[in-house]
Amino acid sequence: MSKQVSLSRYLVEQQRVDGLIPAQLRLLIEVVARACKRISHSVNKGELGDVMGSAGSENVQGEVQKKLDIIANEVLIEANEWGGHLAAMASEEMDSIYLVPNRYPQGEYLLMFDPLDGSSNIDVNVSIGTIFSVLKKPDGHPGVTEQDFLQPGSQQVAAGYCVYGPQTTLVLTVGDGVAMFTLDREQGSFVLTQENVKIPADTKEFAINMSNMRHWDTPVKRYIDECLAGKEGPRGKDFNMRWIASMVADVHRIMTRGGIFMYPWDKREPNKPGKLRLLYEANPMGWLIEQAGGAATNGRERILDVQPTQLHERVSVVLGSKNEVERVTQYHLEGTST
Ligand code: AHM
Ligand code: MG
Repeated sequence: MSKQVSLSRYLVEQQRVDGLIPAQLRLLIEVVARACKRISHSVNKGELGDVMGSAGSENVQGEVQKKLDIIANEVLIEANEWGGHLAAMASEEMDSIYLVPNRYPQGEYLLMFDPLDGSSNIDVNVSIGTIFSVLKKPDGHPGVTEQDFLQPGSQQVAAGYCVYGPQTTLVLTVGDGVAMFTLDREQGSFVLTQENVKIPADTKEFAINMSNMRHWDTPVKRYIDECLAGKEGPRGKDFNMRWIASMVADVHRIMTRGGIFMYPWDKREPNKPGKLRLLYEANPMGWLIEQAGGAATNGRERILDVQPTQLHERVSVVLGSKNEVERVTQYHLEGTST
């Protein structure tokens, strides 16, 4: 029988053998994984757990919060605030940063999360997830401020997501490639099911919300038009399309078989750089994708090089198979018109 490697063992090996992560970071990741198990449990209960539907409130970005958005946020905070590994947290669902209460020891890490990504899919029993990103608190001053969170994604020390689908899968990077862990419900632990995840550089599959087509910028329209033209068009091959409307699920498909995902800036709200959030969604996903050999840009520059200026900053996102992302980025840089 082949040996099963639990997430705990994987992390201990990363810490001990490879010296890749300090003990505090290992503890932090284990705690986040434990919280994801609890969220997975609530997601599975659905109507039986009174977790469906709207919470009757809005977040700081004016989006209606679902009960599960709030439950998942609370689970992540409760799990992480007392362990001594964190200085502060920030979440898509909270207006401002959450400082670890004084009664608990303070650690050196900052945790950011989108507690429940793909909220519009909660009530329809379609895959959703949790996305997280970890930074080190900058040295040199006591306490934590919002400014401490405004570090480019290239500074992340860990990032991951957990997808709640037919299986619950945790996907993680600490800067040494991407590993996937499947939740074994009988054992109650995440088991390593894939290491060194690699995204093929080429693909015939794109993911974008096509209903926004009339609002797109010229380079995005050009790229999709060329895909739609299929074998007879300039790309000389037929493309397939998928759009789950849960970034976690769309990214997970790309991690598994390649593809390109785009949520670009569009003319609906020209002053907003995009829909997705830089700190909670684009940075962690961008790093995971790069660690798996893919690429992630905002259409012009590498996502991980973008200097954040606000906690809830939004960004245009193009990520996935390297050659396709480079092509879309090239179209933007050329300032092309069709
Ligand atoms: P959420 O974090 O509030 O769920 O919003 C982010 C989601 C992404 O998961 C997904 O890619 C996108 O919003 C879908 O947006 P749309 O409904 O405009 O297609
Ligand atoms: Mg989200």
